[in-house]
Amino acid sequence: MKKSNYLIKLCVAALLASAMFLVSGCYSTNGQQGYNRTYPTAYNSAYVVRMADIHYYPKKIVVNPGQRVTWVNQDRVTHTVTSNRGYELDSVNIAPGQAYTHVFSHRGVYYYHCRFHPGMVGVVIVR
Ligand SMILES: [Cu+2]
Repeated sequence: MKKSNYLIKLCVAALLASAMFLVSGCYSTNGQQGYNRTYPTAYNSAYVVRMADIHYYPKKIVVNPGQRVTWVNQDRVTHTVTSNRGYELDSVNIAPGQAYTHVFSHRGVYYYHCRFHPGMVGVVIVR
C-alpha cells in the first residue's frame, strides 16, 4: 500500500514536471513573423493558421469567398478545427505535423474551436 502511494506521488510529480516543460515551451517559438509569408505558397492557400501552444495563430482571419485556408499543427498534441455551429469546419484529428485545408464558399462569420481544448477558439470572417 505504501509503495503504491509512493508510485502515485512519483507519477504526479512527473506529470507536473512535463506540464511545466510544455508551459515554458510556449515562449520559445521564433520566426512567427515570416510564417504567413512563406507557407501560403507551400500549401497553395491564401491563409495559414498555425496551431501551437494550444492556440490558433492568428485567432481571427478575414478572407474572401473561394479562398483556401490551411491550419497547420505545429504543436506537440493533436487538435481539431471544428465549427461551433453547423459543419462548415469539421476536421478529423490533426496530429502534430499535419494540416487541414478548407475553402470557404459563402460569406459569413465562422467561429470554431478544438474538440480537445475548450479554450482553443478562432474565427474566420468571409466577406
Ligand atoms: Cu486542441
